[in-house]
Amino acid sequence: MVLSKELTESEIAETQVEFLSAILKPDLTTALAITHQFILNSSDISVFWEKIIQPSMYEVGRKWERNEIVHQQEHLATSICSRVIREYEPLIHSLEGLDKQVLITCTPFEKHTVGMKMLGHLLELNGIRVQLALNSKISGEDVNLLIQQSKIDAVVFSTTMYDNLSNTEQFIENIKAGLTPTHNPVFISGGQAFQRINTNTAQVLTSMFGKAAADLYLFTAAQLISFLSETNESIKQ
Ligand code: B12
Repeated sequence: MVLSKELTESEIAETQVEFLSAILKPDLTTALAITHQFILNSSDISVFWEKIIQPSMYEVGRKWERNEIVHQQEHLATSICSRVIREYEPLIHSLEGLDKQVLITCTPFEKHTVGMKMLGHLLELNGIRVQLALNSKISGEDVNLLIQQSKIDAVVFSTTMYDNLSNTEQFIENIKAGLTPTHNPVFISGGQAFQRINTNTAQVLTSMFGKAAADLYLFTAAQLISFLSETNESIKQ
């Protein structure tokens, strides 16, 4: 992550505190002003998404869990972040893309979509073309159709709710069972739900559910970008 201007870690942390306070107020005007001041060109977007918005939303979650904020505040904070993110979509979508396309999909029952949108932007900022399927009622057939319609190199599954891990494994298995031989994307699973599983994810999932359905488990945008950038034309050998 390279910023267009010199900022120390403590200046970034200060901006994060100000942004958090604006989204909790809620004060959209200030949140947007902080964003505009920080993001001077496309290279600043990744830093803002990962070092300002993501920790702010995690803190909103902690405050909500401890009953320090009411439900409505959490909703408004989320909608301000979504508004900030939308503001930069035209700039992100106008960037040149590589000949590599990724489908990021919700897993069933998962209503946490902000992380998926941000992940999509982080990939696009690194030249990877992205399709987003954000409907929590999405079915395996829907995903199979999307894979068949476009040349999808990788399907990325994002799960936030720990209790949804088993649904995700089942979902991936159903999609794989419905694949035609000509469409063979790599299946990558990750998201916040995996934060509790530190090592040997596939092994842990196998012991929990009898199987680990994805081809690969990755946890950060940086890991995903580096995997997608390192692999050549066809990412599944
Ligand atoms: C906003 C929010 C909501 C909103 C979501 C709105 C929306 N459109 O997204 C609403 C109100 C709908 C909601 C509902 C619920 N929520 Co909620 N929510 C949150 C909150 C505060 C922020 C989520 C967020 O945007 N985070 C910021 C994003 C940017 O971070 P991220 O998701 O981790 O994504 C990044 C990375 O993980 C990565 N990534 C994501 N996917 C993938 C995939 C791969 C392959 C890779 C490599 C990387 C990757 O990329 C992203 C960018 O870096 C979190 C707190 C938190 N810790 O996040 C709670 C939180 C996630 N919610 C929680 C809960 C319990 C719920 C509810 C059950 C509450 C209830 N009782 O109704 C429901 C469940 C709804 C459902 N079925 O999904 C818990 C989850 C606990 C758990 N892990 O099981 C949390 C952690 C709050 C808490 N501390 O208790 N929620």
